[in-house]
Amino acid sequence: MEILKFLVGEFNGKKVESYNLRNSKGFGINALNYGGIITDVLVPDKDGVIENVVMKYKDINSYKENPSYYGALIGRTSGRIAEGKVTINDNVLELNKNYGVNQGHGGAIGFSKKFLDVITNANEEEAYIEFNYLSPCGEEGYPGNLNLKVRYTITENNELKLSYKATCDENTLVNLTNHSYFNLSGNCKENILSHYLYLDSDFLVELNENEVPTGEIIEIEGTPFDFTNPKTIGRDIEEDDYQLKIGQGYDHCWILNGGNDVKMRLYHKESGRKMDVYTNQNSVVLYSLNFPDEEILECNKKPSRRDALAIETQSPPIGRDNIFAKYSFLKKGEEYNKETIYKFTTI
Ligand code: G6D
Repeated sequence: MEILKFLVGEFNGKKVESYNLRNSKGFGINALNYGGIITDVLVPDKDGVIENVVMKYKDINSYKENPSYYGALIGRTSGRIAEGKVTINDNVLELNKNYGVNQGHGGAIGFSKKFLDVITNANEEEAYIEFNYLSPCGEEGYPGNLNLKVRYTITENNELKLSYKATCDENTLVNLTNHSYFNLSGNCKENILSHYLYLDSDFLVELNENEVPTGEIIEIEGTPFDFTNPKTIGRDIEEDDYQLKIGQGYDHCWILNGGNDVKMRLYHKESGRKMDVYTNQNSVVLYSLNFPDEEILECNKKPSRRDALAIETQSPPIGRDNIFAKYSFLKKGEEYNKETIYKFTTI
């Protein structure tokens, strides 16, 4: 295993460094000390050709604002909190609003825009980068001093493990994820509509017209959101469905069925790349890049709708009226501990 560090830029006078982790087969990731951003996940296809399977900006400076949160660590919470209001211990928190009238993805300066302390380690079996950060009490309106420890690990079996741990000196809210957008064709050669998806989920979190969870859970058997039998992402994405119209595609949270089996499988027939996802999170947000930004990609084009699929394993976003706040609640002194594993093979 090998870890190399490169100076790749400077944001607000602070050095942006890229940590490049590789196993003996050339599989690996590149990740920044800024926002825990994963810029590259390098995976072989059926012919052994190694290409990047996540969306990547061409200019490192595009990651400073990172309007689509490419590859970013999201926190303290993920998704939308209606009006930024949530109640803890009978106190109504007024969190910073950065998504119109709501809070989204941890606020205006969430973890995706923080410089994180980094340690790395490598041995014959694995290599990891670990991000440590102390989120001070009151940051983006959240109570308590939160100690964050996030680790990205690669293995000799072409696995990428994302593990998240956090403790706080007060009752607070934590719901962390990574916002990488996957496209297994490699270097964004084509969009994701011909990718096949399997998802072990029978229920969807209903969204209102502002894409905020209402608290209702929808049975999805036989609907465009049912991926319990593998189908292409493009098969039903344009169907006449109220929830699809709200998201202008997939931009929703699926409740995952329990157990330790594979929760999700994404594969691309032409390249032969396959990605199995395992997680102890209870839900996953899938977002089919319905609102692309204007930043130039590594492949020298602007992103288009459906260019990639963001896979955000997490608890359900808190939504409105504290509807899912209990799933993000972290009791003082207890440990938040979640892990998601992406295992890459070929079909
Ligand atoms: C849009 O609604 C979507 C979110 O789900 C996504 O995380 C963000 O773009 C990057 O706001």
